Formats: sequence, C-alpha cells, structure tokens
Amino acid sequence: MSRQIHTVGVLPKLTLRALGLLVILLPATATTAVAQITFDGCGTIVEGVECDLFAPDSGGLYVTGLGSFQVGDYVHVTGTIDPFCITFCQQGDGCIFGTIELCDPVVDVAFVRGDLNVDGGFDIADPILLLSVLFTPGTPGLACNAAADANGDDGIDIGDTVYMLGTLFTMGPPPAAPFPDCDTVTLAALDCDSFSACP
Ligand SMILES: [Ca+2]
Ligand SMILES: [Ca+2]
Repeated sequence: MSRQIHTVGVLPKLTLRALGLLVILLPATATTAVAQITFDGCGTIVEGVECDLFAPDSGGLYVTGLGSFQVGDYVHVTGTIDPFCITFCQQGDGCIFGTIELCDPVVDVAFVRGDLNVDGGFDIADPILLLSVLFTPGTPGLACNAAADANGDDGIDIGDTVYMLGTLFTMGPPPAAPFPDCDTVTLAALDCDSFSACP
C-alpha cells in the first residue's frame, strides 16, 4: 500500500478575536518554552465548523495539515501537540506538528494458538512443524504466524516448541488464548494471513 506523507502545520488564524490575540500574544509566546507533548496514534478526520479536524481514537480534536486527506479518512498522525496554538479553527484542543499518513487498518483474525498446520487439532505435528520452520531451510512459511506463538509472548522461537511439548506430554499449561477454541484477536507483533480451520 502506498502511503502519503505530509507535513502537519498550524493554519493562520483569521477571526477578529484571534487577530487581537495574535498582536498581543505572539511576541511573548515566541520566547516562551512550551512543554512538548508527543502524539502517535490513529484517528478519523472529521468536519468541524470552520475547518476539518483530526479526531484521535484516544479522544480530542486537533488542527493538523491534512494534505490530500478528507473527512472520513482513517489516518495515523505522529508529532508534537501544542495545546495553545492559534488557528482559524475555533474548535480543537490544539495543533499537532508532525506527519500524517494512512493508518494501517487493524486486522482481526480468528485462529487457534498452537495449531500451526491449521488442521483443526493440536498434536505433536504442530511443534514438529515449528521445528522445521525454524531450522530447516526451504520450509514454507506458515499461513498464520500468530498460531505458532504458543506461549503468547509475541515472538516465535524454540521456546514455543518447548512450550507445546510441555502441554502435550508433561501436563504443562495450555497455549495462550485463543485456545482451544477459535477466537478473534487483534494482532500486534505477529500476523495471520489466513486460518481456514476457523469460521
Ligand atoms: Ca494442528
Ligand atoms: Ca512465543
């Protein structure tokens, strides 16, 4: 997916009230250090009264340079917040200086942890497959990497094999959720392209 990146900036304030503030406050604030509040998150562009605004998932309304993005777009904004910025937008909790790009959609996938070969069951074939993936060159990749993370630490390594063997043969704890039933999980570090054993 191609991404668009734009510089985010403050828009000049044009209202009479703001013009008064500009004359009085700008010389003073120019030399005043403002605490930097970092922002990194996704949200939706919404229509404000005077201009379009950025509404983060975490709450609030901010002025940003929206580039070619439009109302309804789900975007990722990274930068610093100036809560006292002056713009012609009468709404908003401040301005964000930084970049704006499309936000990757959250992927919710139903799968079962431990069932690496996606045959609908959990048995010795699953940790054996993981050994092959880890140590046998040429072994095809997994359809659902998240299923291989048996211990749920957001990584795939020999520890997951040991964990699965423990579950199967030494009464170790079961794989982390979702297990043994399918469930939908929002994945962070590992992906899951498909898992045909779940509806
Ligand atoms: Ca299996
Ligand atoms: Ca793991």
